[in-house]
Amino acid sequence: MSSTHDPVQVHRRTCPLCEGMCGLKVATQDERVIAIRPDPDNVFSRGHICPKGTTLGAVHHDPDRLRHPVVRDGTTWREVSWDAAFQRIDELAQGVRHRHGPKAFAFYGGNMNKGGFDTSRYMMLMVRQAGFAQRFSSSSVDQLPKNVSTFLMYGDMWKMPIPDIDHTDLFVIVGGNPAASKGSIFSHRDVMGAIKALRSRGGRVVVIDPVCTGTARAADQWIGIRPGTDAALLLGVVHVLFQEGLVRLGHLEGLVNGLEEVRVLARAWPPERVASFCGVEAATIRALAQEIGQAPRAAVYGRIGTCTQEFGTLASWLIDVVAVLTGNMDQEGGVMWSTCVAPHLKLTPPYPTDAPLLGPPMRVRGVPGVLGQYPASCLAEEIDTPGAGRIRGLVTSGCNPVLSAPGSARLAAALPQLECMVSVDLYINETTRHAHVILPALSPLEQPHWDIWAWPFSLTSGGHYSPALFPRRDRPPEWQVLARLGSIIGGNPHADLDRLDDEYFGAMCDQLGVPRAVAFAALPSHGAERILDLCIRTGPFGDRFGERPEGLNLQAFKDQPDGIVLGHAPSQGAAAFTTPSGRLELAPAHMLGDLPRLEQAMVAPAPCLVLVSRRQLRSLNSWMHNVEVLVKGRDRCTLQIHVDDARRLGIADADLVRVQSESGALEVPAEPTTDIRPGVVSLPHGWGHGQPGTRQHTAAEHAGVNINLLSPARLVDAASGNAVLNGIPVQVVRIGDGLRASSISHEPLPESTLPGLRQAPGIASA
Ligand SMILES: Nc1nc2c(c(=O)[nH]1)N[C@H]1C(S)=C(S)[C@@H](COP(=O)(O)OP(=O)(O)OC[C@H]3O[C@@H](n4cnc5c(=O)[nH]c(N)nc54)[C@H](O)[C@@H]3O)O[C@H]1N2
Ligand SMILES: Nc1nc2c(c(=O)[nH]1)N[C@H]1C(S)=C(S)[C@@H](COP(=O)(O)OP(=O)(O)OC[C@H]3O[C@@H](n4cnc5c(=O)[nH]c(N)nc54)[C@H](O)[C@@H]3O)O[C@H]1N2
Ligand code: SF4
Ligand SMILES: [Mo]
Repeated sequence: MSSTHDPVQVHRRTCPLCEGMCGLKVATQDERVIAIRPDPDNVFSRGHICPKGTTLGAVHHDPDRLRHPVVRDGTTWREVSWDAAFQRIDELAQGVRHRHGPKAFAFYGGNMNKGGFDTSRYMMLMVRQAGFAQRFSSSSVDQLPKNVSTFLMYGDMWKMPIPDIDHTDLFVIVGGNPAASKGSIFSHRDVMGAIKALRSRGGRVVVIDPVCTGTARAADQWIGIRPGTDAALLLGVVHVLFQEGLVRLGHLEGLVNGLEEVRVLARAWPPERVASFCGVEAATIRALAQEIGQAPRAAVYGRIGTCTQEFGTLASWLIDVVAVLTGNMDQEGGVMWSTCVAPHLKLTPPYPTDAPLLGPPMRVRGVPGVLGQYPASCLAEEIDTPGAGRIRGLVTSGCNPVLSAPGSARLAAALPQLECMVSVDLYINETTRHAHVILPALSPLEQPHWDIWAWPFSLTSGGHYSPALFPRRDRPPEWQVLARLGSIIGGNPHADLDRLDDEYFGAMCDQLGVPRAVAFAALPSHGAERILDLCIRTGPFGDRFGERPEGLNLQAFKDQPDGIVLGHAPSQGAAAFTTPSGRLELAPAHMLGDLPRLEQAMVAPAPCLVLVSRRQLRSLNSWMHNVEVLVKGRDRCTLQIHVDDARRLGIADADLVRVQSESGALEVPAEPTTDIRPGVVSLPHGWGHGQPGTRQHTAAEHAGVNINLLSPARLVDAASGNAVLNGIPVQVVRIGDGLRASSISHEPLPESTLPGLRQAPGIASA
């Protein structure tokens, strides 16, 4: 055997999978990844990593990953050239336009739209070219309530405060589990390490969660709240803050509207009123309020458990109200806003930041659009309900709503009714299997990376550029794929892509106040790199195209492969608020108007068993289950149930149980535990693989069950349209012992009428 191997090369890059932004050292040889290790020299992560980060090579080399466009003929897939794929899309799209008009197309963008270097920066060009009548995204199964509350309070839907855990004295986590998720809308190099450091410097950590999670176990106190009741608990906290004279606005004095309204409304919410609804003793709520009010610095942070629930917007709002009232908003050691090196989120009109709070109502359910998009909960019915305005064409990118959105059985049945479905993805998954054409996305190692979604939520100002590691060969650049796809859907298949790109980029220059001639002369190339460079140059540390010679541009980051850190974000004061009044709005009418809904819920009968979701360190929503090292070992798709409930229902460890909600049923092994509140059961989300027509062989061998068969699509947080994925009434019965998870059924039962499920009334139209 001759040794004709290339030398081993080591590349430094940022893991694009979650907000941890871990620096990786990727060793390659002969165009293969041979090892991935943490990069101790990365200036942000300093050697932190999790098991997923070491598997980017496995994703890249995965034989199941799509490398060429595929066209579906019935149940078989055919690899085709890019041109042939676009031609097929054009035929299908023309058919839809011809039969149903140009308004019959919708778009669904998923969580992994954020991962791609071009995808994240060009998705809005695709959307603009296509002119979709309706836009859906994973936002409405995620943080849309936070978008609504921050839009109302600060004037910008992405102005979400971030906990400053490195400088706080008290960290209160409501409905988040960074031990699994690594932090969300909150990028920190090592949240669990920071929790440990906080406690060892004498600070305290409190976790409010129906489940005693890994994070709760690492904290000083676990408050095992009843799901969906956080808003009431927080109102109790606000009551005590006023009652005990703990309110101080600090440096926001004179910048806040609505303090008096909040003072008046809080009178009606003593902890004693909410205690039984929340399942938390009044004394505990009182003590929590005192602790937050008296701590020199406190950071109260709410995440997905406070969003994907019946009162997600109220809870998100009240978390920030507590911070404002205790002088912890925009304050070191409290919660603060980032100073982002390459601000991008407000760019590229028509970004949703331009959209009004409430848009025109949906055809079937009549709920309004929210901040430029429609609830994912409505997608299936908009496809399968006959009549004018029905969705006939759908583009999806970076998502898998058949597993991730509520009412998934109906969505899976609706997708085959589409006349044109195009997906951009790495895999043929539970959703994309219904597409007529799938365009392969680039693997994480075939493209550059600069995290567009994590840096805006980090209090460390900095940047890290990773060049592409493997060539993309005969594929067109991804921005061209997206521009062409959008143009075809929009009925303009022969659009000049370079011209489109120049116009897109030019509009960004206009928005940033940079003369187009200056920007085009300095940045002549097409694609995402020049957008990134524009953002860095016009950002707070940028060189402004030579006006500030000491400032930064993309080259400065290319010259520093370990990244550059520029310090900690400062307070922003009055400059933070872009509301019409120019002040922080503490009592938006939209929020006050939602309180009666909460009051009604408090007097409704409580269901005896409710379901919540959980995340797992070795999963990433629905899509990393095809990596063997991440799924091997014990079955993780289990129903956690309190030992007392298990005993009452005659359920022993590993027994197979049937879990049924109003929208479906599934069978899954039980895992009795004391780490959960009695009356609550928990399933992980993102499982339910192995469905006919998918191509993820490893995932199929570890299929698990799809939790969202149990999430009724009709249940939304009325103030935002966000899906309710936590606090779903269920019944659990034992059906056998020692059965393996493979006997799981994916079929929903016929609709049943379970008592105790409150009807979400839907949002009042604008
Ligand atoms: N390993 C891993 N990391 C991830 C992901 C992943 O799938 N796997 N997904 C990424 C994504 S897309 C996101 S959005 C983030 C999410 O990040 P996190 O918000 O930290 O997500 P979870 O770990 O699901 O934690 C949510 C917690 O809310 C609790 N909860 C449920 N209902 C309620 C309630 O009504 N009230 C309260 N107070 N708590 C409740 C749940 O028990 C759970 O512990 O994670 C990201 N990071
Ligand atoms: N019950 C319940 N349901 C939930 C949640 C929950 O906590 N409980 N969490 C919700 C949340 S927070 C979220 S964000 C959603 C997530 O759900 P989705 O937004 O539907 O996303 P994923 O399941 O992560 O699927 C991502 C897809 O993107 C593909 N992909 C990976 N990288 C790229 C890329 O660079 N480009 C493109 N085009 N595709 C790529 C992957 O192959 C995969 O198919 O799930 C939601 N659903
Ligand atoms: S998945 Fe997140 S925590 Fe894990 S290595 Fe990647 S960035 Fe770090
Ligand atoms: Mo998410």
